[in-house]
Amino acid sequence: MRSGTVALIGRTNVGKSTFLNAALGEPLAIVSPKPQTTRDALLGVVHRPSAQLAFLDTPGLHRPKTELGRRMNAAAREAARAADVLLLVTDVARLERARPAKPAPGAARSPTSLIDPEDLALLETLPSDKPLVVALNKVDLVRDKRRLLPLLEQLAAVRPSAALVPVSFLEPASVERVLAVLTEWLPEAPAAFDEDTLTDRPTSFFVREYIREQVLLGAQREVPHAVAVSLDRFEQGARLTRISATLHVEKVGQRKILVGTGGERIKHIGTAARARIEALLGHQVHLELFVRVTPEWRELPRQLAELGYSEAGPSRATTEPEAILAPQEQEPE
Ligand SMILES: Nc1nc2c(ncn2[C@@H]2O[C@H](COP(=O)(O)OP(=O)(O)OP(=O)(O)O)[C@@H](O)[C@H]2O)c(=O)[nH]1
Ligand SMILES: [Mg+2]
Repeated sequence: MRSGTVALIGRTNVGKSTFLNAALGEPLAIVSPKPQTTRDALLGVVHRPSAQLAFLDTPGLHRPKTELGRRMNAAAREAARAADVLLLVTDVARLERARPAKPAPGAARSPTSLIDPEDLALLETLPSDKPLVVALNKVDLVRDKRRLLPLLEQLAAVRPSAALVPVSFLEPASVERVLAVLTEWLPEAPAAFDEDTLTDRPTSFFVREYIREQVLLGAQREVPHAVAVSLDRFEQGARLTRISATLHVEKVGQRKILVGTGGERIKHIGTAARARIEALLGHQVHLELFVRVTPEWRELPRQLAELGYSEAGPSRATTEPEAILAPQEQEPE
């Protein structure tokens, strides 16, 4: 039996959460075309007859502009530090756009680096003592696959021991290939989780995430990034669950945009989120949403903690999940 932890790391929007969901066979993590979709490290356990892979999906590494952003980066770094194996995901769609830069007249010809500068910085700072698999994702967007070869060569020069796998995580075969490569690197060990364990997060975490997912899909520009969700009421029944949630924004203008003309946008977000939560719980859901201005919540440690964005601590796999999320479970005053 091979068993261990795999940290899913990379820039934002490269397809880390898409991979996690495909590997689990469940749309557990939220996915969107917008950057900074994932905000918390999320455990997802993949069970195979001879292997157990405990993935930690992480927020995309980026240049942080807020305290929330700094905490997101710290969560990703911590996951990389704690894992047995690293899966670095990168997006090769830029190869379609990249044109080799013209050398200045008289300058010596040097091969243009095709590695994204942020990936290069990441490769240089990742723990070098751990097995590394690099998934070059979104190859479906590269028409001429020969364009991948110089990139593969350059990556091999930076980390010669890394396994390089061109993939499209929209294709199940790619996901299986990456799982097979990762499994080879995992230590021989007994399974660490029961065979029915999917994650360690409580249902309330996913309720908040699935509401935020609809904000990411339904609101534009900076608004989704300024939204956090807290639960005021979460009464889980056998056939009906009643939920009241508050969407926190930072400014009055964002509140107006999120509510929309005549409340149309927030209504649409509520309807879509309700369907997603009903699929999760397997029964009817009554969902009520409120929008509130909580100035500077992305900067203030106390607000961040109240909204569930604690400082990066030990990996979620070893932390008591209910303790992390306790503030959201409380009844409204
Ligand atoms: N064309 C194409 N799109 C993909 C592929 N994999 C993922 N995507 C899309 O890329 C976007 C971002 O995917 P996510 O899985 O949310 O990316 P992420 O790396 O988790 O992003 P963060 O959570 O922001 O760090 C989504 O719109 C996905 O549908 C792929 O192989 N091909
Ligand atoms: Mg993600």
